[in-house]
Amino acid sequence: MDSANLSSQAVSYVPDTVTTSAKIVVAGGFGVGKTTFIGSVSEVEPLRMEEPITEESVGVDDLNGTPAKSTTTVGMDFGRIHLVDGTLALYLFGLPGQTRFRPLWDDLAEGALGCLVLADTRDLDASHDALGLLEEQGIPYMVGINVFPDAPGYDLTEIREALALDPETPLTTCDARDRTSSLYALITLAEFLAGRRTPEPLEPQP
Ligand SMILES: Nc1nc2c(ncn2[C@@H]2O[C@H](COP(=O)(O)OP(=O)(O)OP(=O)(O)O)[C@@H](O)[C@H]2O)c(=O)[nH]1
Ligand SMILES: [Mg+2]
Repeated sequence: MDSANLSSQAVSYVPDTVTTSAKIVVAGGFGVGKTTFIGSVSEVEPLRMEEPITEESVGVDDLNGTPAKSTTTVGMDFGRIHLVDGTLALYLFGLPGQTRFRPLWDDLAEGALGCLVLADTRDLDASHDALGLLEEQGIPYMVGINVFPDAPGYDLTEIREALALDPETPLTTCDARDRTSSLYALITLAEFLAGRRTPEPLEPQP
């Protein structure tokens, strides 16, 4: 590859303002909006690993809730966003939805500071595998209900109960297609994670 080609490639470096970074995972059932969410909030061109949904998926992946969906994530999504006046970089990793990718979930979730679990009230049970993984790995998480137009409008208390969430686990609604709404969910997660951090032990006094 010649150097002229290299220099013409769009590369987005981490800005000089960044002093802290964290890995955040976006998890949830098939077609719940993980790829859409990362695409909405990422400040760099998101990396997507999508493949077309073919007839092989019939009876395996349920497209009833999202008939317009034509691709599915077969690897991961990746995006990056800067918060707190550009000092904090969040590296976003979107997991594939289907449980057959479970070995990949384990690898992608490793070292994550926290996770946003997206859920759809039309199939809350689809979130349980992701929640189980996070409990197993001890990764703190929040739940964002990605609201689809024909989804039942349960109140958050009912959803909290159905998902057996701890009282302190943040739960909010969002529209994964909307940047502001998705950002709000991410900021809620960042604040939750910041509040959970154990303070540094004080230096012993002489
Ligand atoms: N109405 C509505 N449609 C949405 C919303 N979020 C995503 N979609 C659509 O729903 C489909 C599913 O979105 P994806 O982002 O591919 O879902 P995913 O969770 O990444 O799917 P997998 O990776 O295959 O598990 C797409 O066709 C989106 O355009 C939403 O908030 N409202
Ligand atoms: Mg996806």
